[in-house]
Amino acid sequence: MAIARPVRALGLAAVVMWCFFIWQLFKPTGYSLGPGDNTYITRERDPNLDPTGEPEGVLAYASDEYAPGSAGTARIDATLLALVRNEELDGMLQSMRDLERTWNHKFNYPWTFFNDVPFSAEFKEKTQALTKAECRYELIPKEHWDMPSWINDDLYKESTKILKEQKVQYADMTSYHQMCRWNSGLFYKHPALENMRYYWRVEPNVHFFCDVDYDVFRYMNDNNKTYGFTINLYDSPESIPTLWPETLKFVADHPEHVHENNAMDWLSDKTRRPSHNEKANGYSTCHFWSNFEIADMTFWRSKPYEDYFNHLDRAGGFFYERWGDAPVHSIALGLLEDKNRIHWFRDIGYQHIPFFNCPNSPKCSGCVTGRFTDGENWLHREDCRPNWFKYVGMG
Ligand SMILES: Nc1nc2c(ncn2[C@@H]2O[C@H](COP(=O)(O)OP(=O)(O)OP(=O)(O)O)[C@@H](O)[C@H]2O)c(=O)[nH]1
Ligand SMILES: [Mg+2]
Repeated sequence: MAIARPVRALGLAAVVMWCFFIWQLFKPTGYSLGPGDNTYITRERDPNLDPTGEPEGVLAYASDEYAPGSAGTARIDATLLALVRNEELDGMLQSMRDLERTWNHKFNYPWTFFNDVPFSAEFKEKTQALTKAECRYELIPKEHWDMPSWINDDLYKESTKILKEQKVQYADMTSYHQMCRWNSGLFYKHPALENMRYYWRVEPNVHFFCDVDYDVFRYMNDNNKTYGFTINLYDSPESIPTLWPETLKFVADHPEHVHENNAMDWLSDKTRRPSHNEKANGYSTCHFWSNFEIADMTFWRSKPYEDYFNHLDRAGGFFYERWGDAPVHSIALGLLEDKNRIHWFRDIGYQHIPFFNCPNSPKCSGCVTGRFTDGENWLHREDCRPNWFKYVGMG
């Protein structure tokens, strides 16, 4: 029986539409770019999809010597460290629960909490109740927190207005600038940390997903590591336009501080995201996302870093721009430290909204293996881990 031509055409159109619909559903996901954004996007395979175990090297496992209390302990001089507000108590409890469950109940490292105002009794009670380890509650001295005397108030107000127009987040929040400066160059000078060498920075409202069975601080010490990170991101170039030019001035003044095995090519890459490099005047903006960091304070206390921080502090960009501790720490590590002493903790499952580090391991639960973000698709372009792997590796 012959089918009328219009019916055939209609049938064909329906088949085409159906195929298009199916393709839309299952097409490979790309990253949608904003208008005019010439971001270089690749589809590298995420190494988090590969089976992940413990790092190579010397590892120390839990034992009776890690019981709470100071007698005969195997713990080294290290602390979990959180700068936090009283109002963020619930978020802090969330982070603590995760980290105690996955790691610290085996090792009982002390927690040190910092605040620019005194901690409330409720904060102290509820945090201490979540751990067998010692908790310390420390007030930041005014001279470490207050805006330094050389910052001109009118210029600060004028500058933050401009930053706000450029949509730089938190630009007009003075405490945010103070927090970034403190995290960059002051926290490790607090008397409470005098005898501490390593710290693991923890923010409220973060998540830890994987059981970690070795002492990460001993790992750092025994394997000669200075800094450990989980996530590498691009920064907002509008928040740091003169950070790189100031850094180059510092390098010109102090060439002796630059490490011979530095990660300059990682810091100055302009192939992957040229627009960021251009706006940040030569810096890729790639940085270790410092809400997670496990580090050796010997580096921050060293002369090269002290000179670098003082140079930046005098330049005023913590206030006239919105320099974050993440790019400041990252540039310093990339220039002044041996890049082989920086470690990717690929085995520590971690989330700070909206990004994850979620490895492929039976020790992890609660995150999706290899998922980088649960936010909008365009957030994938903020991922600059591939650059670290390209220039330095996955060690
Ligand atoms: N005590 C105290 N802690 C602060 C202050 N500002 C920020 N913090 C803490 O500093 C850390 C970083 O601040 P956040 O507001 O999380 O900054 P962020 O991670 O860049 O921003 P989000 O993406 O909104 O989380 C967190 O641990 C905060 O609790 C402050 O004024 N006082
Ligand atoms: Mg945060």
